[in-house]
Amino acid sequence: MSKRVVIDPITRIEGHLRVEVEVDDNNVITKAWSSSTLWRGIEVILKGRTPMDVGLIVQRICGVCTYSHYRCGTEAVENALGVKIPLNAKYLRSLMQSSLYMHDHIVHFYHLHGLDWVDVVSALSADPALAAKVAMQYSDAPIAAGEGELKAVQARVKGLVETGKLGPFANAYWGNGTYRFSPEQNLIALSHYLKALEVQRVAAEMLAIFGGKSPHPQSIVVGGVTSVRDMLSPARLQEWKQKHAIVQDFIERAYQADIVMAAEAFGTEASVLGGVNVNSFLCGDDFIMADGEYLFNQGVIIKGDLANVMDINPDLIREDVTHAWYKADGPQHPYEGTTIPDYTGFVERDTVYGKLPTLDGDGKYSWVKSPRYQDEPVEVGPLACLLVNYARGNQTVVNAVDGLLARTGLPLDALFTTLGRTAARMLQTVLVGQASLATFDALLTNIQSDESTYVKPDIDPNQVYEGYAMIEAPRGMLSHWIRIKDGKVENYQAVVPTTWNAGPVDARGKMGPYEASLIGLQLEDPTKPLEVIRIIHSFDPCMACSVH
Ligand code: NFC
Repeated sequence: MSKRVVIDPITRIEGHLRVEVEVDDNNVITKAWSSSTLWRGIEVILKGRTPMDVGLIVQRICGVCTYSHYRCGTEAVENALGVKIPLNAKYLRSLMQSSLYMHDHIVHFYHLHGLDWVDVVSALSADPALAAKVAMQYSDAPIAAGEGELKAVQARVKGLVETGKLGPFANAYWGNGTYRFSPEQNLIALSHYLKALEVQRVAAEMLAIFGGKSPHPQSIVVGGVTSVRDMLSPARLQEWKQKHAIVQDFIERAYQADIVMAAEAFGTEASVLGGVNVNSFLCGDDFIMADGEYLFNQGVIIKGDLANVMDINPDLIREDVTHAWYKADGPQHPYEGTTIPDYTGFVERDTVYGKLPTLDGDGKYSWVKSPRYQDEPVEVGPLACLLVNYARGNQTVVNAVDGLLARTGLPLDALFTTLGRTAARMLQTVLVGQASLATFDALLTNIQSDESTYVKPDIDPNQVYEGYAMIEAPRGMLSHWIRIKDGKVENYQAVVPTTWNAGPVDARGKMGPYEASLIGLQLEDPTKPLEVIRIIHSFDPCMACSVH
């Protein structure tokens, strides 16, 4: 007999995510529903406001990738008004974006996703001397993995356990049979978890140097940037570079090493990493390194056809709300998109935890809309970005992916798993960190002869403007769409990475990436569904973004 498993809330994410699955007698998932349970209506709040304030308002969509919305909203207005910003402004915006990535991806792997891979309780029985040797297998110069450091980490966490106050490590599924690290590997990763708490602060400071503060930076305006004094101050530039060195070092010597370790321990086991996915991928252009040259290029792969990467056609994007708590007559292009709430509630039924209100899979069941490209669900995020660029023959990406596959001995197919998604995020962080130095150098060269940072935008109140921006946010392709009339925002829609990934089934019955990736997965114990959480976390959910 089938059973319903409810996971709500899924923690170690941003926002409110509920996942329900139905398992058969062998605990294999046959149906899955993903839902976000909080809506705020920022697209509606924007109507009637001045376009000059859009960036500051839309960055309140999120508490994590605040800068992505700030920049994307501002660039949508610039696109609508035909404003071409100075090159220095492009470089500074790109440097802020790379700082955000370095921060975001480190926090995701260690503090949000890490404990799906690392069994903290097992780390307590590790031999620190042996662990120090093991760490040398994954990095020539390991960070926070000497015998003394590992002993200290173990003592610190043992102390927590003995007092019964597990703090951040409480209420997890320790001992679950799908953990694969040895006690020593668990101890190394646990040490990096604690070290990453310090390093992420340095990455946030990098963003604040050109952003004024972080989160919610303040230094972008329609027409350019305001961080002119930072850009022209040798001390501020040096500060950014020093912080960059600390963070990049951690990325290359700890984050990279831990993913190689995970690849070795977890391999391609379908029971741990499996599930199918939608097999279509989408990403935007991003990270300017020199004028006109991007680290990552935009593109779409439909149904796994890596031989035919297409350019994105913005006309082919729609949002469907058949199973989302909104009213609409059919799928809408974002320029015409509406956001009209239509909450229909939950349905009571039996679950593995007894009778509970559950999602109404036949009706509406989420505040997340279902974006589609040419009627297809697509996955966005670091994996999509690397696959599109790998298939396009972007040499930087090809070298990085081939290098990782050679080092781990994994086949290319391994990329289409939870491990692949997690490894792609690490590779993307390495590449973004390296490329940001090229951007930094390009800025230094350019300011020798050009100090401009701003061009004044004009709005004709008698004209109607339409514009959009597409960027690659840490969780994937983000687009903002605006129509301006009478000098005010007439309509606004944000089509967000987590919306692409977490959206419910569409009118044709096609599942989005979260739901599709869970089908066929076998759970060891449906009351402790670590496998579901591991797969969902690999997308790095941000529900605040997805619903907005
Ligand atoms: Ni929030 Fe996001 C917005 C999402 O674009 N999804 O990566 C970015 O949040 O983190």
